[in-house]
Parts: sequence; C-alpha cells; structure tokens
Amino acid sequence: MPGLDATARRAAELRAEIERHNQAYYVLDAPTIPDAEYDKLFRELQVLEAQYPALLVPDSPTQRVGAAPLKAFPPRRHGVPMLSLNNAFEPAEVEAFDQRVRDGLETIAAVDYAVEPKFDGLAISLTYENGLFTCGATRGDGASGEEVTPNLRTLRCLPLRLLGSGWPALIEIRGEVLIFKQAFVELNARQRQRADKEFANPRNAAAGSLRQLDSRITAGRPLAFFAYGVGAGAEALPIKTHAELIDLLASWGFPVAEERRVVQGAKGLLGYFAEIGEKRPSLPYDIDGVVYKVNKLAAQAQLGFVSRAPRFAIAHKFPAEEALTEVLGIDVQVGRTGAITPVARLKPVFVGGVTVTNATLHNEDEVRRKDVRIGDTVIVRRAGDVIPEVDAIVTEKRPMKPGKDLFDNEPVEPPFAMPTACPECGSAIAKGVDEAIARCTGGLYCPAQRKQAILHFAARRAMDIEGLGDKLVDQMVDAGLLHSPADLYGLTFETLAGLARMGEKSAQNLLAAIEKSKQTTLARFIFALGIRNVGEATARDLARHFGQLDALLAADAEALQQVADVGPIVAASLAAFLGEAHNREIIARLQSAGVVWTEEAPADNGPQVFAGKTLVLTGTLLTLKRDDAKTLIEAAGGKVSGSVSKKTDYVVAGEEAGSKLEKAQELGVPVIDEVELLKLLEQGVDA
Ligand code: 5U1
Repeated sequence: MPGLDATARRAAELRAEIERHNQAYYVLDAPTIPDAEYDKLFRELQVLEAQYPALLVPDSPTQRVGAAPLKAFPPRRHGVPMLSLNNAFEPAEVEAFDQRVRDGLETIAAVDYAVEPKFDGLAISLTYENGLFTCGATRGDGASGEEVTPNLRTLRCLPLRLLGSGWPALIEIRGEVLIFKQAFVELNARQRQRADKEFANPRNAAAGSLRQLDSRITAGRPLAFFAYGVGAGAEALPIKTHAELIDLLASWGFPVAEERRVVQGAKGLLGYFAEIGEKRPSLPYDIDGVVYKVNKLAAQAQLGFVSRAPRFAIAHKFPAEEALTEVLGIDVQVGRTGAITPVARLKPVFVGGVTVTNATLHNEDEVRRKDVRIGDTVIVRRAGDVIPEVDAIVTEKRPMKPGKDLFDNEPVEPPFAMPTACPECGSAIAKGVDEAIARCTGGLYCPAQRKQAILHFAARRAMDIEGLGDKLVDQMVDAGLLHSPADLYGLTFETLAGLARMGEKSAQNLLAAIEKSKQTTLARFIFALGIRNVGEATARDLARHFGQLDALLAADAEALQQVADVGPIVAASLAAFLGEAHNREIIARLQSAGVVWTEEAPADNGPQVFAGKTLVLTGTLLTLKRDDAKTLIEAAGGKVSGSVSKKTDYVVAGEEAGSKLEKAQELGVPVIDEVELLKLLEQGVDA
C-alpha cells in the first residue's frame, strides 16, 4: 500500500501527463497516445481523487467533466472592457482605415499589421490568477458578461494552469469559443439519433453549449477555443507587438490561429484577405472575415479608441451570402421608438447557415426603390449575424396578369403602400422632416411600443429585471396591467399569481427581481428610459457629465451639447423626450416608487474654458499622454478632433509634430504647446 506522499506524487504525475496529452490532442492536433490508454490514466486519477479527496485540486483534468447544475449565471465585470470591432466590407474602406491609422500615427510609411482570421464564434474572457484558471465569462455588453466558469473548465483545449512561466499575477485572456465544422456535423448527427433538436449552425451550437446551466452537458459538446488578445494584465507583459503577444499565448498553452501573419500597408491587408477568402472553404472552422490590428503595441496605444471600438483594429468581413426565394406578404413592424419597418414574409429559405422566413425591407423608400411586391422572387442576403435583407427582385420572374408581360406591363400585385395608420394602435403614421423612417405617433399608447419600451427598460443592460420576458410583457400589456415601465413597481403578488401560466414561485421571483432593480445607477436609469439615439455609451456620458438626474432634466439643448459625443441630433432627441409631460411623469413615478442610485459625482468640469472649442493634438507632449490631455480638454468643455480645419480653435503641438502643425500654420490656427495648454486649463482663462 503506497503512503500518502507517494499517492500525492502519483496524482501529480497523472495530472501532468493527462494535461500533456490534452495539449497534444486538443491544441497541437498531434495525439500522443491511443484513446484507451488516455482513458486508463484518467480513470486512475479519478479513483485516487475519490479515495483521497484532499488530493483534488482545481486544475485537475478530472474537473473538466462538469459539475452540479447552477441556478443562474452570476454577472461578471471584466477587468478591462471587451471591445467590439468596426467593420469594413469594401477595399476602399480598408484603405480608408489604413489612411486613418497613418494619419493618427503621423507617418507616410507603410504600417505593420498583425492579421488573423475572424472566428465565427462567441467572445469570452478567461481570468488566470497566479497561472491558475479562476474565472471565465461571456462578453455580455463588453463591460460585464455572464460567468460560465464551470462550463469553460470542461474545454480540454484550455489550460487550467498556464504552461511556462513569467505570467502576471492576474491576466485576462480574450478569445473566441467555437465548434469546428466536422465536430458540428457529428454533433447534429448525435442530436438526430437522440431525437433532440438539431442546431442551425456551429455558432448557434457553440452559444447554446456554453450557456448550459448544467456543465455536464457542456462537457459533452465539442467546444474549441482560439486566443487573440488580453485584457487586464496586458501592461505587465514583456512584449512590444501583437504578433509577440500571440506567440506568448501559444507558449502558455492556448490554441492560436495558424493562419496569423504580419503584413505591410493596405496592399498587404487586401492580399491577406484574398488569400484567406480562397482558403475559407478548406479551413476546419467557420470564419466571417479577417481582423487587422496595428502590430506595434505603442502605436495601438497612441491611436486609442472611439466609443467601444479600437482605432487600431478593424474586421474585414466577407460578403454576405445570398439565396432566392418568394415574397409571401409584406407586413409592417412597429419598433420601440415607433419606427415602422416593412418586413417581407418569405417562403423559408436556408441562407448563411440559418432558415430565413422574414427579411427587412428597411423603410418605405427602400421598398419603392426596389419595387418589392407580393409574389416576387427576391434575392435575400445575410451577413454573419446581421438581420437578413431583401437585396433585389428578379424582374423576369414577376407574376403578370394573363396576356401581359414585362413589356406590356401589368403585374398581378400593386406596388407596396405604407399604411397611414399604425396596425397596432390605429394612430397616425408620420414622417419627420428629412426622415426616411415613418413612425407611429402613438408613443406609449401604442401597445407595440409600450411592450418594447417595457422590455427595454427591464433589459439586463438597463434595469436588469430578470424573468420579465416578452411573452409575459405581452400578456400583462394585453391584460391592461402595464401602461408604462412605472407600472412594474405597482405589481402585486396577487395580480401576478393570477396570470395564466404563472406559478407562485415565478411570481415571487419576479417581484424580488423588480424590487432588486430599484437599486441602480444613473447611467442605467437614463439608458432604461429608452430615449431615441441615447444608447448605453451616451447614457454613461450623460450620467458622468450631469451627476444628478435633476441637472439633466434642467438642461437645455445647448447644455446637453456640452456632453462628450452629444451632438445636435442626440440633444434634440433628449429635449423632445424631456419636453413630453408624460415622460417626466413616468420618471417622477419611478422615483417615488423607490428607484434610486448613488449619485455620480458630477464631472468636476471646473471653469469650462474650452466650451464650444475644438482642439487638435499633434506630436508627443512633454508630460501628458494623449488620452489624458483629451480627458482634461473634454472636462473643460472642449472637443478633441483628429484633423485640422478652419474650424479648429487650437492646435496643441508636442515634439515631432508633423503635417497637422504645418496645416495649422497654413490656415492660421493658433498653435500652443503643453505648458500653454496646462496654463489655460489651470487659470480658467477665457480661452
Ligand atoms: N481574431 C480576432 N477576433 N477579434 C475580435 N481578433 C480580435 N480582436 C478583437 C475582437 C473583438 O478585439 C481586439 C482588437 C481588442
């Protein structure tokens, strides 16, 4: 009988050996032992751990088989937000991206780009503390996602402990979870055999598998992973380029794309796009484009971000997939803010990996321009997860009245006519001046708008009321229980429990979720109101700028435009919303129902010395980083622009200022240096 020390040593040996085989099989695609041998080692470890539970460690390969089911996924805030990428479809857009990069870096030389496939999966973030996998989460809204650690632990291609050494104490690894094409075919065959529902495409299968509350189900799904970046902990890495980063991630045991490369300039980018486009059918996984990133990390930092996307990277997407089908009808849908969208009801057709039964026709002008009519054969396009759209009609196939043809023109169906009254509430449909979009004028009186406004209010990124789904909202609005989001806070147990298909437990849970939502943040509250053109980022900017709701409610259009990124359109939407007495009444009712937030300290705007002024930063400043200079200027009411024009009020020039300085001198725009900038900011001189 071996002693405990010897048993512990054997367990450690087994763990190391099994993980080595996992790496070889799942990451390097080079199996080192037969399956039966692997199973034997695995079982031996399982037996040891069962006999001596003290030997069980979180990074044991036996922990990859799944654990007891969860009740829900806890939210997880990312240490560094997970960004999204701007898209390019045309070569000209890629050239424009390269030009913007060179302008931003003030260089005319060809820029080095790290290029890689754009995996068609789900972005996730993995946290490793002292080399040990401790947490994994979905992207969510970029700031926080859902924690799916037990599920991610089941992926044998993910190291539970990082290989090598030299990793920071805490690091977030970013990448994509996906299912390979062949594994997808096999998975669907298994689903078919068991009479379970088949998945529409590998992406849906990956998403469905990762969001299982029972990780034992996830463990049986063939999920793969590719790493492509890092979040928190990036600053501690001894590297200078993105290419070095990917090599480092590979050395820690992460799968990375073999097809990655470094290319020069726009020509190199377009060459890579063509090359991967040709390879696409033979790649073992689905991709929906390629990603280009400025290779030098210092240059990435210099370029920075716009809203939630980096300026230093872009996704170049493959063209949409297309299919032919027939228009069975044209309906109109009413959106949350009343927008009326004509939608073609289609004979079901398989395109871009899913069966499409509806396609957007965008707006009345588009339907007219394309002249889509019932009975037409149309080309339907679908790109990635974008809503399918009707691209064009096949004119020769249009049904004509008997004896008529395309030359002696008399189609069976008349042209589409936009209804004049909302199909949901009967209110007039009207178009704003210069607007292509027709809107139902019913506001919250319209049940379609009301339902969507309530759903938006309750959404995870807004007030986060769990359990309030669309069926329930439909039911409550139709029953006359909800006229506005404020009515949610008046719901009682008796009312909810009296609804069809609502159990007592669900009613209690919903009431608890509604109660919990009362503690929120000002940014979430503003976003939840569903004001046109006010998305999450703008809501955050408004909350930060005004600090208190009363200050926002009192702001006029001019004051609103002092907020970073709020222009005349957003300001007009806000003013229109706040100008409606019933919207203010809903806000007041929400507050008296107990909705509260910790007031944000209003941005200490100091004297607004740069109010209404536009500044351009160029060259390397003496002490300030560019982002910090931008923050200071914006806090003082100014805007920072990337290019010099006659409208520029100041150019702040540092060392090695290039073409922007020349342009300023040419146009007679005042040029100041960092010392003068700081003096203006400090003294609050009326700049
Ligand atoms: N391959 C790849 N996909 N992807 C997605 N790289 C990559 N990088 C991303 C995203 C959102 O973001 C970084 C540029 C921050």
